[in-house]
Amino acid sequence: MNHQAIDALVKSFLIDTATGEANPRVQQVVVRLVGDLFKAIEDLDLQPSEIWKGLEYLAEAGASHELGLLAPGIGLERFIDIRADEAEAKLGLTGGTPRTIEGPLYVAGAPSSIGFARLDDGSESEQAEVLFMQGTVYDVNGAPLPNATVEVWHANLLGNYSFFDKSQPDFHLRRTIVTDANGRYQFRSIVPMGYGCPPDGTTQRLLTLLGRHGRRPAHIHFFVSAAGHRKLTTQINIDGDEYLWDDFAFASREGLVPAVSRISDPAELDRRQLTKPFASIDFDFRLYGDNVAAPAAEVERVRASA
Ligand code: MBD
Ligand code: FE
Repeated sequence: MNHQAIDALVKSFLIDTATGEANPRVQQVVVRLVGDLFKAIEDLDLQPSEIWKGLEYLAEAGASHELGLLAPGIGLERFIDIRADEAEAKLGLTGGTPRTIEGPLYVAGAPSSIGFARLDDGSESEQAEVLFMQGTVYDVNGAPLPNATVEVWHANLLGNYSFFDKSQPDFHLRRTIVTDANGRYQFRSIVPMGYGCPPDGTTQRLLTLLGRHGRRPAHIHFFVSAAGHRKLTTQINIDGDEYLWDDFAFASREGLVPAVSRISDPAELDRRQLTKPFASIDFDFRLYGDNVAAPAAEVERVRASA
């Protein structure tokens, strides 16, 4: 069948002009996507067994809660970011901290404090490197933003995230820090390790068939928001990770790989009551002001909360 005939067929199947209750946007999107699917079936001569295999794959990915992992793995989440970047650039929004994907592992409701928080419970202190990370939240003109909200979350030494990994306490390695009167935030935590897709899961199964790995470099996630400003969703990477520029989720970006200093000065260790050297990262965030012409920076999606 040619593409034109497929379009006509899809419209005849999906659009019922006799009833009035339709949602035009849903009609438009579904007609387009089903039409594109039928054309792919035709062009690739997909066999019935292959078509059912695909539907069964999506069913299994959904049932095992891995669609949120498949989305970054196929680059869909990165593509959404590229489009958001283009929309902002078109409106002249430049100079802000680069965005990068949220990923599937945020949990709403983390404990909140002003200026400073400790994220780890000390359970991995033997093996872990202590990390202090600090900086200022600015607007794009360089004015500090007091009372901005910095939500931070990251993995433990096994690359696992609390809530999803029930062996960790509630909100372990997750906090909300409100910037102080100078727009500053600081936290103490541990340097995380990279994440790997569950080896027996649906996402890794597809990645393997594509000849790909499912590894992420070590990273720390942020939502940064302030009244009158566009919410920033981003991450920083830990420099030196072997997967830094080989992320299965395509989230590494120039500008999001801050230098990591190793501090061993006895006076600094004393001041922090530490007995071994620690890592320190300085990183400032720059937020764009609200812009009515730009696509919403607050993305609606189902998120865990605890
Ligand atoms: C992660 O930690 C993550 O950030 C993403 C995007 C996907 C899987 C695990
Ligand atoms: Fe992550």
